[in-house]
Amino acid sequence: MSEQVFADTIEKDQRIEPRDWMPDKYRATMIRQIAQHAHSEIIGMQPEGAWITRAPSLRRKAILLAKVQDEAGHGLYLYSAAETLGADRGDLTRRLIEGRQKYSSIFNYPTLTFADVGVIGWLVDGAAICNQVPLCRSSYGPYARAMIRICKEESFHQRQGYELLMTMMRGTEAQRAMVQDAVDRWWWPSLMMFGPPDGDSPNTAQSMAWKIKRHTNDELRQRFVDMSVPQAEALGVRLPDDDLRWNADREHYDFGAIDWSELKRVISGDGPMNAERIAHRRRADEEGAWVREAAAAHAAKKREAAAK
Ligand code: FAQ
Repeated sequence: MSEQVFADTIEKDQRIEPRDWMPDKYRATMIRQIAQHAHSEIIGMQPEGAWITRAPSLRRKAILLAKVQDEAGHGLYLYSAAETLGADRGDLTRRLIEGRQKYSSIFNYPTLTFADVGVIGWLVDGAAICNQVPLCRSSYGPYARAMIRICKEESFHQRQGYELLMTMMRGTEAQRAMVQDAVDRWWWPSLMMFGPPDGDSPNTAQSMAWKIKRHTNDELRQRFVDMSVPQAEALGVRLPDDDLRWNADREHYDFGAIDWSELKRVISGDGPMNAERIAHRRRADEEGAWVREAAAAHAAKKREAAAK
């Protein structure tokens, strides 16, 4: 009976809500995807956060602070969505720190210059939007609703990055070279954010059937390439791919082969910055332990007082 209600809800494109019956595997898949997404937002604060003290002007510093703060907000929002499925936030954080849960591969690359901040906004937030706008129609209600607000902020972030890069491109020869170098380093990892190719994606078929995902990894990757090429032209940078060209038959851009061994390596913990990212997160967790304890003690005291 409840299984039929679940199937009908998905069929009618309606939302599954926290108290509804759902298959165990649906719950587990949602917790996995939401937790990975939340971890990505929190770990994703680090690459740009490293530039807050070194931003070239007060205006850029204020913008960057606000953006990184938004990412913390997205993470907390998503952990709350995971909690509606019975997950525990402390437990999810432990799994992240112990390497038992994943976060996006993209945050395991270093930010070498301030142009990286702009390119993260343009390409990484651009890819995130491409992937997340369809998730506003994801079948799990709390996740879909969280995505609406998150996408609004991400599109603001993307424009922030693009505006930063346009400013640098109007600057000196050295600044233009800095932008090009950042694009060269971030382009391919951005394409990898969409996940393995469809033929190697174990979760896509079931997640599409449950309408958790609305498009496959390759469909979204293609959409991102098509969107980025004219933006690169307007900016005046070259995307580092000799095979990138318009295909009139397909009405899409063809692009070169992605090095999937690199994605596998980075996901399995062996990317350029994996160890630093996790060590930083672990340190923050340990240093924040007293705050959590104090907050819990305060809440307990209030509960006691209310019960008297
Ligand atoms: N990195 O079968 P599939 C952001 C894993 S937020 C690491 O295709 P699925 C905002 C995958 O989990 C960025 N792992 O999996 C921001 C699975 O692992 P498992 C995060 C990856 O779930 C901007 C295995 O490989 N966004 O950027 C990656 O159907 C700027 C097999 O893959 C989201 O999380 C990867 N790139 O599709 C913040 C969006 N790709 O557990 C700061 C929501 C795949 O089975 C600054 N998530 N894996 O062993 C999704 O849309 C999906 O989970 C995909 C993967 C598309 C990421």
